Amino acid sequence: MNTLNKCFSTAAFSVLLLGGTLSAQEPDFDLSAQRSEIQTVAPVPGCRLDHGGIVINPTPQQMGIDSTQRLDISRGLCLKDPAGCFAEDVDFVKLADKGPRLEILFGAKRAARQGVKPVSGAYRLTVDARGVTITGYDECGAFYGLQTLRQLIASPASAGGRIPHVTVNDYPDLPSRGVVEGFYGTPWSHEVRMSLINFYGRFKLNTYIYGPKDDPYHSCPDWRKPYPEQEAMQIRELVDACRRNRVDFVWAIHPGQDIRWNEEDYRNLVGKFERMYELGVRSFAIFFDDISGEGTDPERQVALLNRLTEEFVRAKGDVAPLVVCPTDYSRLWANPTPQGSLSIYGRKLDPSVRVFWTGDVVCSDLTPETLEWVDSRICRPAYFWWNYPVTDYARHIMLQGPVYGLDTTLTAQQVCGIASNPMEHGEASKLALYGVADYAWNVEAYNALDNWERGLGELIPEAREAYRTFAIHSADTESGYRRDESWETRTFRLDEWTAPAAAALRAEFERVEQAPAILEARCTNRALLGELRPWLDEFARLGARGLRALDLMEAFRAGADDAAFWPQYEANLMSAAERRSYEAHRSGTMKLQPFYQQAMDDMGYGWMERMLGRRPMTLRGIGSFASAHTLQTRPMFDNDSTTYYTSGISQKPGDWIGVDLGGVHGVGEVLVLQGRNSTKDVDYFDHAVLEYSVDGRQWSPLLDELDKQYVIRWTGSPVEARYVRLRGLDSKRTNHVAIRSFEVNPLHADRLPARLSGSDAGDESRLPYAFDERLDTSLPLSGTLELSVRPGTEQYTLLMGGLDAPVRIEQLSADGEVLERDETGNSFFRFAVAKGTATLRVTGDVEIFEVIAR
Ligand code: 14T
Repeated sequence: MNTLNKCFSTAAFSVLLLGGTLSAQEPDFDLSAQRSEIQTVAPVPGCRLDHGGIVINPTPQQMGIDSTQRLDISRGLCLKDPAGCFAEDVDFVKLADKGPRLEILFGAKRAARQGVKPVSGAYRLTVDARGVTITGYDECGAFYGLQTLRQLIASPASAGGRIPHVTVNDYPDLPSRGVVEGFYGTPWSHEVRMSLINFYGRFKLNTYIYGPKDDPYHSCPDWRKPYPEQEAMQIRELVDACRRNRVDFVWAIHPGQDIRWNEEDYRNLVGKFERMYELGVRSFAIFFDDISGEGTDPERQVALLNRLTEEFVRAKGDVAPLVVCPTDYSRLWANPTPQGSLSIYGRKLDPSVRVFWTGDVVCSDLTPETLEWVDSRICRPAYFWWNYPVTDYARHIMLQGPVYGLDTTLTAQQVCGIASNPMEHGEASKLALYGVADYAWNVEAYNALDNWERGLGELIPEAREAYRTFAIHSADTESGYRRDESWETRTFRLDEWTAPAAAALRAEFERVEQAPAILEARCTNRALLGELRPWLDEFARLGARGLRALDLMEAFRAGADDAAFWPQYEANLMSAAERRSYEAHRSGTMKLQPFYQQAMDDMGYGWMERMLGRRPMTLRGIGSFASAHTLQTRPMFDNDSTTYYTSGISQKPGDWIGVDLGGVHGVGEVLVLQGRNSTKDVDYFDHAVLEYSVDGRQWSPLLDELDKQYVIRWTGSPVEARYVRLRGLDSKRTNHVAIRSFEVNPLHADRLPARLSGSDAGDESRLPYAFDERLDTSLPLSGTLELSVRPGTEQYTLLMGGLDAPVRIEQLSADGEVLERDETGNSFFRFAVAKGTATLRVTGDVEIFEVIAR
C-alpha cells in the first residue's frame, strides 16, 4: 500500500534538474523541461602507456629524450633570468651560483631563432651538458617551460637529481584552456580557489572564469552592487594568484534575469566592471544563460556587448576582449534560423567577442559536428563550455572517471578554447581538470585512459591504487551525461555464478571495502579527502554488502538451511536509512550496487518461492526507455511516493513504462502515480492508456484515453496478466517521464485479517508489508500483531529482524484461551499451528518482514 498523501505540492517555479535542485535565481520557467541528455554510454578511449619514467602533463608536442646522458642538478642550478620575471617560479630547484645554468629567456625574435611556434605559451626547453635553457615565445611560454622542467625533475627517471638530456619544443593547440566556476550550489571556498589556481599554473591552464551561480554579486539580485570589503579583498587575492600562475582571471556577470535595457542599467554594469577593474580584473564575461524574459533579447545583448567593447574594453586599453554565454548555449533549444540569436551574433557581434557553446545538449561531447553547427552561425570559432565534471544536476554523485568525449581532430580554427565547468567539490575536480589541461594543450595526442591513470598518481601518489579503486567505480551519472564506469569489473546474476567469476568479484569488493581506510590513513591532501569522505564512507559499506552478497550467493546455491540463511540475508538488506544515506552519496551505480541489488532480489524471490511452494509475484521494470530495464526503476516499487523512476530522456508518442510480474497472475488492481514530485509536474504522459498483456506482445486496455491524469487507479474483476504498462498516446509533450509508484494488486491494510494493538504498536498502514510476499518490505512492530488463522493452516514461518529482546508468540482459540505460548530470540521462527487455533498473537519490538502461512 502506498501513502499517496505526500508531496503533492509543487515547486513549479524553481529550476529542478534530474534530482538536483538549483537555487541561484528562480526563473519563472522550468528549464529541466527541456533538458535532455544522450543516454548511450561510450567506452573510454585510449590505453595506458609506458612513459619510461617521465611523466609530463599536458603531453608535450615534441619531446626528444636521451637517457644515456644526464645533467646532475643535485648541487643546484645557477639561475640566469635576465628579465627578472621568474624568481618566484623556481622554488622547485636548489639555486647555486656555481651549478650548471638555468637560463630563462623569452621574446618573439629569440623564440623564432629556436624554432618556437609564435603562439602565447609556446616554449623550448633543453637539458644538456651545459645546463637547462628555456626559451619562451612570451613570458607565459617561459613559465610553461619551467612547469615542464618541474615535472621532469619530479619524474622517476630523474631520481637522485640526475635528469636525462631532453629537447622539448612545445606549444598549446587551443588558445584558451581552463575552468569556468559556473555551477549552481555552494561556490568554492577561497582556499580551494587558491589551491586550484596553482593547479592551473602547474598544468598550463591559462583561464579561470569566475561565475558561480550562487554568488549574489555575480548574478541576481546583487550584480549591480559592489562586493563587500572582505569579498573584494579575496577577489584581489585571486587576481594576484592568477597573475603569479599566468592565468587570466575572467570575472563574469550574470545580469540577464532582471536587467533592463536602459541607460541606468548600462551604467550599473559599467560601474560594476569599474569596481572589478579596481580590484585588478582585466578580463570580463557576460553570461545570459538560464534566464527568461526581456534579458534574452539577442539584439539588446549584442548592442550591450558592442558598446562595452568600444567604451570599456578599448577605452581602457589593457582589458581583454569580452566573452559571452548566449541564452541559446546549446543546440537543444537554440533557434537555428537566420532570425535566431546565434545568427544575429554572427552578423552583428563585434568579432573580438568570444561566444560560449555547450554542444548539442547541456552536458555533451565536443564534436566537429556541433562546432560546425554553431560556428557557421556565430561566424567565429566557438568557446566550448564543457559541462563536465559539474554535478549540480545530480548532487549525490562524485565524478572521478576519465575525461573523454572530446574530439581529438579539432583545431583552433573550429574551437578557440575549452572551459570546464567543475563540481562544487573543487579539490575533487582536479582529476578531471588534469585531463582537460592535457586535451586542450595537445588535442591530437590526447589519450583519455592514459591521462586518467597518470592523474590518479599525480593527485594521491601516497595511495594511488586505493584512489583508483574509488575512482573507477565513481564515474557515471546514471541519468545525466553518461560516463563509463567499472569497466574492469564483471558482475553476474545468481544463475550465472561460477567460482572464478565470484573470486574475481570478491577480490574487487575487498578492494572497495578497504580503499576508504587506506585513503583516510595515507592521503596527505586532507582537503581532497574531506570532499571525498561522505562518498568514501558509503563506498566502504558498498564493499561490505557486496562481499556479504557473494557469501550469501554461495550459501544459497549450496542449499543453505532456511533458518541459517534468513538472518544473514536479513542482515544484508539495506534499511530505509541505509538506502537514504547511500542515495545521498552514490558510487558504483553502474555495476556494483546493481550487482548487490540484483543478487539480493534473485535470492529473495528464489527463497520466497521455496518457502511458499509457489513463485511469488515479482516486480521488474520494463519500458521503451533503455533505463527502464535497469534497477533505476526500483523506486516505482518501493512503496515510497517521494522517490521516482525517470526516463532521463524525452518522451515521444508510443513510449511506455510498466512492470513484468515474472509470471501470469490475476490482476485486479493497478495504481500508478506519475510525475517526479507533484501532480503539477511536467514529466508525465499527459495522454495515455493503461494496458495489460500475457505475452508482452498483445496488449489490452484497462483504462483508455487518460487525459492529464497523474493518479491512475484501476480496479475490476481480475484479468490474467504478466505485464502491465502505461503507454503514452498522441501528445506534443517532449518532457521526460517520471513515475513514483507502479503498484499491482496492492494489499489494503483494512482488508487484511490482521491488526495492531497496544499503544503505538506501529503504523497500521504498513501492515501489508508483513503479508506482501516481499522480503524487501517490513512492518515495524512495537506491541502486538494479531491475525486470524485461516482454517487448514498447518504451519507459520515468521521472518523477522532487529530483535533486541525475545518475541512472544501465542496461539489462541476462538474464545480467547491461550493454547500455545512460545518465545523466540531468533529472527527465523517456524512453528506448527495447534489444533483449534483461531488467532495468532505476536508481541515484541521487532521488524516483521513476512508472515508465511502454509
Ligand atoms: F551557461 C551555460 F553554458 C550553462 O551550462 N549554464 C548552466 C550551468 O550553470 C550549470 O552548471 C550547467 C549544468 O547543470 O547547466 C546550465 O544550467 C542548466 C541547464 C539546464 F538544462 C540549468 C537547468 C537546466 F535545465
